[in-house]
Amino acid sequence: MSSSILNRLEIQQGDITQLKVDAIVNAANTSLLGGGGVDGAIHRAAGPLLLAECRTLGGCPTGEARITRGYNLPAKHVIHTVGPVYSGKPRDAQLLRSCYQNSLVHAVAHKLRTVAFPAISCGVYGYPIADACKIAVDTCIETLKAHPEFEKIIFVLFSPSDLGVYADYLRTFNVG
Ligand code: AR6
Repeated sequence: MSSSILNRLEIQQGDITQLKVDAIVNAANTSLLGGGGVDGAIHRAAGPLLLAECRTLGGCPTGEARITRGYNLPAKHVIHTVGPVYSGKPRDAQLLRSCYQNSLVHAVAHKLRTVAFPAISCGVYGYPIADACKIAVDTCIETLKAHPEFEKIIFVLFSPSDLGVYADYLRTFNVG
């Protein structure tokens, strides 16, 4: 793996709503009308105009993504994607990969250069963090390779143990 790709991937522990990036990604549900977890935190921090814009979108199927403004957030945009509820079937991985791919399609289309992702589906939707981490990192590396204009993708993990999972996986790219 070329170091220039890995230099454009970052991991952080913390609250994604605090990040001043071109877009943060929301782990939403198909209604796009808010919920708990990171979705609730993003809507609280962005303010009611985010919900008003989401109401105009008519929902979002699992695996797809929609983009809105960021309103009171430091981030300029929110990319809302809907992860799969973990079932243990191969389709889960396909849908989770689609979430990352489709989120980044919006980022590229809007010429965004810095995007932050939470661990989509790894909260109430129950996706095992180590499996989800591989999908997230591998999919984002493909996009970074294909789009040199893309500056940075940041994975924002809420817990130290989730951060450790990402750190361990990224370390495997530096071996050999
Ligand atoms: N910043 C970064 N990560 C966070 C934050 C935050 N402020 N808050 C939570 N996380 P979840 P899901 C982490 O449950 O599993 C909502 O109700 C959290 O620790 O937010 O995709 C939606 O409306 C976990 O690792 O999303 C849907 O109904 C990760 O974000 C449903 O939850 C995702 O956890 C979506 O479930």
